[in-house]
Parts: sequence; C-alpha cells; structure tokens
Amino acid sequence: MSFSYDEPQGSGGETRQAADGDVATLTTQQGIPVADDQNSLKQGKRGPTLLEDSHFREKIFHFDHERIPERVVHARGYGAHGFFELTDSLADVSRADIFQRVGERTPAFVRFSTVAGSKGSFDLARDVRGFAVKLYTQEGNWDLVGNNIPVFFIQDAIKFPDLIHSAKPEPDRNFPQAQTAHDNFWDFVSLTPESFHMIMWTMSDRAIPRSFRTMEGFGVHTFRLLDAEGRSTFVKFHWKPRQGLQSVVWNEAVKINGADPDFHRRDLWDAINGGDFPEWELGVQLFDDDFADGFDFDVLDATKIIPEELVPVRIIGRLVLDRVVDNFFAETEQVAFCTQNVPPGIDFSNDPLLQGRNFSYLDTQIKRLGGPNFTHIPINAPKCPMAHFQQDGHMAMRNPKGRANYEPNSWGAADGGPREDPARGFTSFAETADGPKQRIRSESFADHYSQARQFLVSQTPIERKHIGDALVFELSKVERPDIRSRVVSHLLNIDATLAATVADGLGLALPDPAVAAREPIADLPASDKLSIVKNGPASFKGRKLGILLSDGADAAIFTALLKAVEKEAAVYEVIAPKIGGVTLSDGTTVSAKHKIDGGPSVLFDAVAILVSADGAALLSRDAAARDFVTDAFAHCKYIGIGAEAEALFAAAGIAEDLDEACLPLGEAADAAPFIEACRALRFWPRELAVDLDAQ
Ligand code: HDE
Repeated sequence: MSFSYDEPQGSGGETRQAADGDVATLTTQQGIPVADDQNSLKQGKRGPTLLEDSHFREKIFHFDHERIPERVVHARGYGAHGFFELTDSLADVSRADIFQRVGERTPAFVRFSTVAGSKGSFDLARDVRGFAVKLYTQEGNWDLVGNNIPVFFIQDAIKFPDLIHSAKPEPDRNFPQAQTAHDNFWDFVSLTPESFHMIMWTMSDRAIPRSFRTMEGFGVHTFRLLDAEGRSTFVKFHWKPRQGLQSVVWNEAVKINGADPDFHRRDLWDAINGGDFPEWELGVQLFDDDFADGFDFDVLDATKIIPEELVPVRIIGRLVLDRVVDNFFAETEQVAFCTQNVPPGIDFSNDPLLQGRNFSYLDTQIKRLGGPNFTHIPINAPKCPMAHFQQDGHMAMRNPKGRANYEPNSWGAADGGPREDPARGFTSFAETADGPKQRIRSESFADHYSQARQFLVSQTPIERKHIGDALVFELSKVERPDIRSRVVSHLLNIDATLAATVADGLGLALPDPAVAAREPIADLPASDKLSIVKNGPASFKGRKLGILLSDGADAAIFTALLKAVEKEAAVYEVIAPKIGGVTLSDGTTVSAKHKIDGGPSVLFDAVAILVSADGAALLSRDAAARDFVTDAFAHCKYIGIGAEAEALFAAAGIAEDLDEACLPLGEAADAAPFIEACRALRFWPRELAVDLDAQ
C-alpha cells in the first residue's frame, strides 16, 4: 500500500509514499488500526455476526454509499489535467487576467463526454461530445463548458428537458441506450425544425470522432469580453486540435464499441502517459454590434455559426493536457462545471440557451454532489485566494476563522474579513433591456435551413455520403413511417438530393417539403473549415499501427517498420495468434499486445500483415484473422502487406480487390513509404467500391 489521506486527491499535491518495506497499517476511517480484515466478528466459530463489529459496519456502510447520482446528461466522461498558455494578449478587448500576459500558464482541467448514454455506456456512440474546460485563473475559475459541435439542437433552454427526454432511452422499455436511433428522438426533432442544422452535424462523422484528441471544441454561444472601461466585444470561442481532425466510420464505431467500449478514454490515457500530450489552440472570433446587426442570422441563436470566412478565428493560446488523474472519482466524477463561472472581463450575451444554462449548472451540482460546499472539493476549488462569508452546510471543509461572518461590519481591517473591490471585482455589461414581458421567439431566429445546407455543401463527397447513410440508418430504426416521412420533409428544405437519397434508402415516397417558418435566406457559400477531411492531420503522428505477426515473420521488415513508426512519432501494437507472442525469422521473440480476436483491426488507424507462408496458411483458417483484413479493407484503411500474406487476403475473398492503398511490405525498404502513405489516414475511393449503397 502506498497512499495516505494526508493530501486530498486531485489537489495536485504530493501524497505520502510509504518507504520500501514500511507498509502502512490498515485503519478504519477513524484511524483505528485493523487487526483482521478477512473475518467479521462472530459469536463462536460458526455463530452469528455481531453488531458490535464496528470495522465491518463502517466498511459496509461506506460501500453502500459509494455511488452518487450520475450526471443527467454527459454522464460518461473522461478528464485530464493540463494548462492553458496565452500566446497573444487580448488586453486590447478584455480585462480578464488570463488574457493579459503572453507566456503565462493557467492550470486547466478538461472533461470530455458523450451526452445521451449513461455512465457505463460505450465511447463510440453516435453523439455530441462534451468539451468542458475549467481554467483556474488568478481571478477565479472560468468554466468554458462547450461541445465538439458549434451549434445546438434548440434555441431556448425551456426545451432542454424535452430534447433530452426524447434522446434518452424510451421511458417504458428503457432502451435504446446511448443512441438517437429511435422513434422518440426523431419524433421530437422533426417537430422542432430549429434542430436541423445540428442534425446535419450529428449525422456527420463529427459525432463519431476517432479520439478526443482529434476533435474541435466550441463555446457555442456568443459571449462578451469587457475591457477596463466596461466596453464590450462579442466573442465566440474555438478549440482547434493540433492533432488534426479525424473520425471513424460508422461500421467501425459499431465494432469498436464491442471490442473496446473504453476506446476514447484508453486513447487519452495512453497518449498522455506515453508523453504525447494532446494540444488545442484557443481561437476567438471577435465582432461588434455593427457586425451582429448586419449578420444574416441572430448572434444570440445557438443553432447558428458565424462562418470563419466572415469573422476569422484569431489564435490566442494553447491548451495542453499533460497529466492523467490520480483518481477517477475524486477528479473526473466530482468535477463540477458551471457556465456561470466567468472571471471579470468575460460576460454573457442574452442567448436564451446560455441564460438557462447559467441557472441549471449550479442547481444540478448541488443535487449531484450533495450540497453547496462542492467548491471545497479540491478539483473544484479555485487556485487563487478566496474570502467570503458563506458558511456551514454539509461537508464544510474550509471555515472562516474569527468573529465577523457578515458585512458590513465594524471589526476593522484585521478582524472584519473581506470587502468588495469595485475596481477589481466582476461587473456585468451595462446593457439596456426593455420591452413587454412575454414568451416569444424572435423572428430573427426563424431561418432553420440555410446553415444546415451550408454545412452540407461544405462537406467532401464522402462526408456527404456518410450523412445520408447515417440518416438512413437512424431512421431505419424508427418504427413509425410518418415520423420517417416528417424528417424527410425537412431534408427537402435543406437539399433535394439528400432528401431523395434518404427517402430511397428507406423505401419511402418523397413527402411534400415541411412548411418553413421563414424562407431560407440564401444559398450560403461552402466553408472549408466545416469538413473533417479537409482539416485532417499532416502526419501519422500519434496514430496507431496494428501489426499482425505470425511465427517466422520477416524480422528485417518488422524492425524497419518499427523504425518508420518511431520516426513518424506514431505508435504500434502487435497482434498475434497467441498472446505469448511470436518468434520471428531471425529467432527473436516479440510479445503480443492482443490475441487476434481481442485486437480486431477496428482498433487501429492502419494495419500491416507480416506473416510467414505457414502463418498465412494457419490464419487463413481463422475467422477473426480473415475479419481483421476484410474490416481493415472495408474501412478504407492503409494496409501494408508482407510478401507471404497473400493467402490470407485470398481466403478473406479480397485478393482481387486490393488497390493502391494496399502497399507491399516485401522488403525493409518498403516500410518508410508505407508509413508515409498512412498520413492520408483513409483511402476513401475504396468506400465507393465496397458499399452497396454507393453503387
Ligand atoms: Fe449542458 N448540462 N445544458 N450543454 N453540458 C450539463 O450539468 C444544460 C448545453 C455541456 O463534463 C449538466 O454537471 C441545459 C449546451 C457539457 O461535467 C446540466 C442546457 C452545451 C456538460 C446541463 C444545456 C452543453 C453539460 C448535467 C440547455 C454546449 C458536461 C450535469 C440550455 C455548449 C460537463 C452537469 C461535465 C452538462 C444543462 C445545453 C455542454 C444539467 C439546461 C448548448 C460539456 O446542468
């Protein structure tokens, strides 16, 4: 045993390690040393257990109370520590302390999540990903609680419970888990046309990211920055991954969820522990009232983006994740993000979704973490000085000393406690707001289709195809034909070809277009930034090669492959018929990370098959080995093929189909060109050859 309770976990502080040989004594929570942790106290050898056994009672009571309610949304998440470093000062537009001094680092904690699934669901659900960042600034915590998609399904927070109820498992049967492919979701969104821009994003490959490391993050709402004079500049926040954008394909996602439900958390854990620290640039889109007034859409409408072509993204810093948590519960589960946590110099806009969120998050944390003192939990505590008169409550850890616990008071500087500071303290933008009290949606929010179309036309052909495929898949799980038809009626207002493809895929007659709340403004120009394929990585760095080996595989080629992988700063894992590993042609042994059926090719970005003739003959008779190559092929991966591997491809029935992304690994000199080719990540033309829907 090597931990103590001296330092609260998640504080970043050192924990006391028992010296070698100096094993700590097991104690109760009260510190009483325990003599026997194997047997409860009984009356006689075979008699009843005694109520008197306080160690047993304490242990079981504590166990019974181990669970806290999971988050009502974003229950499944994974977090890591790091820092934000300012690279370009924003002092010209904001007095926020974090934006003043170039080069200064601010500690950060990030939690990524899926939205709909429960805590134990799988990582590769088709879903939005949460991208919540807590920045421990010197003027208090700033929580930028964003998503990996820059828009949202609804415009007003009052619809959030309905949206989430519709997406979660249906209440009578409690399925399906972690998916929107069911009647209730599509019923709700098809009756809520404002959701159709977001639907284009969630049906795109954005909703099945390859890794948390390869997705963007967005603050979504329009916020304000305030300078020292209280002048306001509107801002939208963007996190751009240095790793480039990358997603998986749907058939792969379905299989990854079975092969490794923890695919995304394992990926983050492995990358950080392997020293490959993921990094995002923080970008801001800054604009003023004139731009907002002249923009085709309302900047307060969270179902709209501001294309980067109209307002460029200015990069002002970088976020690096360089430390995994010490304890999942203490940090990732207990971290409590609140949109209303913004330091002086940042402020809210009137976006009705943001206004609603500012109420919801504090409320939900009090319920989830059991009381108002959740800010005393180390992961939530600010790292700057704090002083206030809030006191008591469950689990109060930090309590004020002295006599004054109110203000104003006349106890003087030493005993009187903290005082307000009008110059330094948080101030809100002095916005004028007037008008009748009413429940109304502004007319300026009414164009639901133009930006949905803009998103679609910004995609490459293969990405467009995936959107059509995803819609057909999801709607094929919807039982009521009238709901399917209603969805297609909205698609007709977005793109006639997409609507026709989806109707055809479902075997459905084309309905009339839905009646639009307002005529779409215009056919907006494509924006390259909206495509994943156009914003991929420049290298294979941080990607994973799966190397399928058999006994007798060529040692020189294997060594050359490892060198090429290392040069690219990529990683590899060996898959073999037996977990004990293989003996290569030169007699060296290589241990395996996976047995073949435990390491299917869906877990890798590219694969190489290095086998002997005997190995190929053996693997040809193995269904998992045949799946390994057919899946890699079907998922458009780059495949390196050793000289003897052909029999396996023949047995898998794809020997005749091999294309230019199936590269020879016949000699050591082939290794480097193969890894260089892998930079493209996928050979998309192949999908058109292997997918019946595309033919
Ligand atoms: Fe959330 N959301 N949300 N949300 N949200 C929560 O807070 C809510 C919305 C987002 O890793 C809850 O602590 C309302 C948009 C993330 O801990 C809850 C509305 C965006 C996370 C809540 C929204 C988000 C949450 C549940 C509509 C992207 C996970 C547990 C107005 C900009 C944070 C919790 C983490 C979590 C409410 C819409 C992002 C109930 C009412 C839009 C990343 O407070």
